[in-house]
Amino acid sequence: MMHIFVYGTLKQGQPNHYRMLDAMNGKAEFLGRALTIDKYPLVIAGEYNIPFLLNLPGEGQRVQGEIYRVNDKMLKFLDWFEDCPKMYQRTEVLLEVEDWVGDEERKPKDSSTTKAFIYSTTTYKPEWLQNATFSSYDSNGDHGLQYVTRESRNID
Ligand code: PCA
Repeated sequence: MMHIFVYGTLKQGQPNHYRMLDAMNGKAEFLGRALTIDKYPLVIAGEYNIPFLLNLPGEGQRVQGEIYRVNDKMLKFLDWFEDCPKMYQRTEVLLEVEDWVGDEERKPKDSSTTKAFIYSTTTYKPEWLQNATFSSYDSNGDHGLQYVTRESRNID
C-alpha cells in the first residue's frame, strides 16, 4: 500500500476518476486533499489537452490535488495507464494536507506535511514551458482545453 497524489484527470469530477473506482483495476481509498509545498508548472499540452506537472520545482504555482492510498494492483494499473516511465515518471512530492478524511492513525502527525507519489514529467517538450500554468486542474475550466479521452482519440 502506498500514497499517491493526483492533480489531473484522475481527480474527483475529472474524466479518468472512474478508473480509480473500478475494482478491476485494484483499490484506491481517498484520504484527503492537499497542496504541493513547492511550486510546479502544471500545464495542459499536446493535441489531447493532457495535464502535465513538469518536474521543475520553484516554477509555476502550488498545485492542488487528492491523496489516495492504493494497493499494488492499482499502482500497477496507474503506472501502465500513465505510461510510466515514458510519458510520466512516478516521483515523491512534499505536500501540505488541507483536509484529511482518512483514518486518524494515518493522518500526518507532527505537522500537516506529508509525502506521496505523483506522476510528473521531465520528458516534456521545451515549448510547453510557454504554456499557461494552473493551480487547480479542471478539464472543463475557462481555458477551453477540454481533455480528449482515450476512447475519442483517433487510432494511433
Ligand atoms: N493523470 C494523473 C497525472 C495527470 C493525469 O491526468 C493525475 O491525475 O494525477
